[in-house]
Amino acid sequence: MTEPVTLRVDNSVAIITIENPPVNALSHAVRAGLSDKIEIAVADETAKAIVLRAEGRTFPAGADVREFGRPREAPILSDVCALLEDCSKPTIAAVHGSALGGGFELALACHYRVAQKAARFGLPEVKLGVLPGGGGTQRLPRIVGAVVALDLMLTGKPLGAQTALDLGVADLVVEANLDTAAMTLAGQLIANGGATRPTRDRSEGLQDPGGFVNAVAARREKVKSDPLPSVARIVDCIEAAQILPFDAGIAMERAAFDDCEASAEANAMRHAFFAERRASKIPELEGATLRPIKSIGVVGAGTMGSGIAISCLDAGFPVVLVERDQDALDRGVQRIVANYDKSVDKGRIDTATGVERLARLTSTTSMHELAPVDLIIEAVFEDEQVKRTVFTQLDTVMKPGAILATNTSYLDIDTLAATISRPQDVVGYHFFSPAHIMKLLEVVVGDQTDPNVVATGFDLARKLRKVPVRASVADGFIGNRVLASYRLAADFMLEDGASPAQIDAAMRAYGFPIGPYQVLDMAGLDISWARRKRLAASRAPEDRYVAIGDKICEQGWFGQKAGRGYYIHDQAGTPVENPDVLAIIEAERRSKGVALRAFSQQEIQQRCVFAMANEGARLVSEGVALRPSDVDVVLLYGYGFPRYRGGPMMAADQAGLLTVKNALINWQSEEPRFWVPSPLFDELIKNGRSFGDL
Ligand code: 3H9
Repeated sequence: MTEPVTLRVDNSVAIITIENPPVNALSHAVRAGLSDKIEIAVADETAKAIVLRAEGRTFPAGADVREFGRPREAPILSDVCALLEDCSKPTIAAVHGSALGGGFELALACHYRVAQKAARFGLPEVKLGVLPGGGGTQRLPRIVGAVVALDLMLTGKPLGAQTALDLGVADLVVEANLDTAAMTLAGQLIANGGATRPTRDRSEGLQDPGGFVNAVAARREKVKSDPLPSVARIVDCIEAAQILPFDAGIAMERAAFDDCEASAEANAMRHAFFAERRASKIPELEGATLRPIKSIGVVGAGTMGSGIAISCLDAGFPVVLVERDQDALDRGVQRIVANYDKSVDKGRIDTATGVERLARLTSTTSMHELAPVDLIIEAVFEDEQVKRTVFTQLDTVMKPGAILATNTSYLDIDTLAATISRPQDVVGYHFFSPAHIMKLLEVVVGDQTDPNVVATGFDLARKLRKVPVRASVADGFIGNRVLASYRLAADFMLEDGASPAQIDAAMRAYGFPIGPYQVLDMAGLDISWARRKRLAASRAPEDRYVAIGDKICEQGWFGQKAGRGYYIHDQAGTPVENPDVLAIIEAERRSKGVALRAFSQQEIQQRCVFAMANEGARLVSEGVALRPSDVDVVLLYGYGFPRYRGGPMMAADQAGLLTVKNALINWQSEEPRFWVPSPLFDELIKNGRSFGDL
């Protein structure tokens, strides 16, 4: 095996190179290698300065997250950073790619930093439920002050090289020839006497004691109810950087890191990190021949179609947008133009970029203009008959080998594909609204979909900067099936004694941005009503049916857009409970002779989350989802499931599968079919395994 860290001396400069693909993560082998090579370089009298650089696509992108949750082997990152900082010769980090987390901390421990123009510096640890643990909380504020340091560590957002230069984080930024620039700087430092500049001794950032007190106080107030333990600990550590001696601050950071790393929240967030990446590994990608996609057609210029077109334009594709009539087409184009105007106004893109993206858009009412495109995304109204008509039209204009991706949230793509002469070219693309913002994309594989079409669909999804998850055909695929179970569990409680506001509050307390009835009001109650009507025929007579939602819809109270739903939505002010809905609920309870009971917040949360996990397990058993972690990714990216809980399958793992199964069995006496545990529970429990092992 090649060594992950190597050393050579050139022109009196010791060059230490890290090579640990794919992202040069600071695993134990890398830390040990660094420690060794730094000591050798320090002892080597021919070396008067040290350059630290990395091979491959990036400077280290952080600690090796796979080692988290296990006892850390020495040397730990802080020790390596201390070696670099205490070095008697000037140390220079040559940074390209993404210097993130521990990688950025390593660079901060060097005396100087040279960066390539496209490089980024960031401390994204908070997104993994931890905080910088390699001295970052103590070194960064000494250069940039508390306000910037808090911002970087609490948002996890990276800095570009130019901003890093402006803030004094980078000392030099170069367009190209990074190694030469680092060597030149090393030569200059040697020529000037080889002075070192330990970051621990810098104090530019500590010059405004009043400012930092205010910044820390303001942040502490803001984060006091944050459920992530690392957030408050970051504020504490930044405060320590300002008021404690350096070594005491480092000790405080270490203790905070260890506590946070061991927390359930950090465990769940690590799971989310790896689950997202795992979702991209699908069987169809192995040995696939990707079909070249150079241009995209979008059929339907409604809210969804326009959002999809924006996604494709943002990713650099030429787009042909088709609508039936000119007015609808104009409205769609206007939506796209307005989106770019807003992005320019907000400074997200410059005017030239907006103009360039719009220039790649062709809008037309003629399907024939789709003849040359490589992939068409059909985003017309969610109605089987309407979609069939569009499919038939497309079949006559699409070139051979072009892919037809249908944007649907419920419809059976096998039935749709069967209506045309090329079912093998059809794949489902379930976008989430707003399509240019939401990251989740369910890629639905039909019985006849060619594996190369699936692989191409996945590859394109990544190019559109989406998080794709593979699903097989099933009503509602992964996300909406799980959502339906969540809502049913909530509806049963509604009928048995809880109120919409109580259930919503419990799920917000669990970490969802809004509760299930607030979501229904926002999305429009007519949508789920239509689904219930569609599924009415397939409902078993013995299944408990809660008709409260139907009764509300019968009044025309379709939620926010109608001013009334589960809540009353006045023009101004926050929605308030709708007393007429409470009366409907009361009437339903009376007519069914329900024995009312109270639900605690914890029970509401458990019933909802365990119902989701059970449905997720069924989806895995049925082969609709490839693995439990894919269900988590769908819920995290499309349905507001709190990331620090990791998704319903992770939540079930954390609760213990036996505990979850017993709870399901306990509730089975109330609704025998709904709560029946998926057989996957027993399979895993008897083998001492969890969803995370699949
Ligand atoms: C930290 O540093 C703590 C310290 O303060 C203190 C310690 C004491 N570890 O994302 P990609 C894998 S916390 C292990 O698809 P991209 C990833 O799983 C860390 N593995 O590529 C994938 O593997 P596979 C702070 C990692 O080009 C492969 O690399 N740092 C790590 O789209 C490619 O990844 C972060 O949070 C890691 N740290 O994006 C940065 N990172 O091929 C996390 C990646 O088997 N990483 N892998 O599926 C990223 O943000 C992105 O990976 C990056 C590249 C932007 C670098």
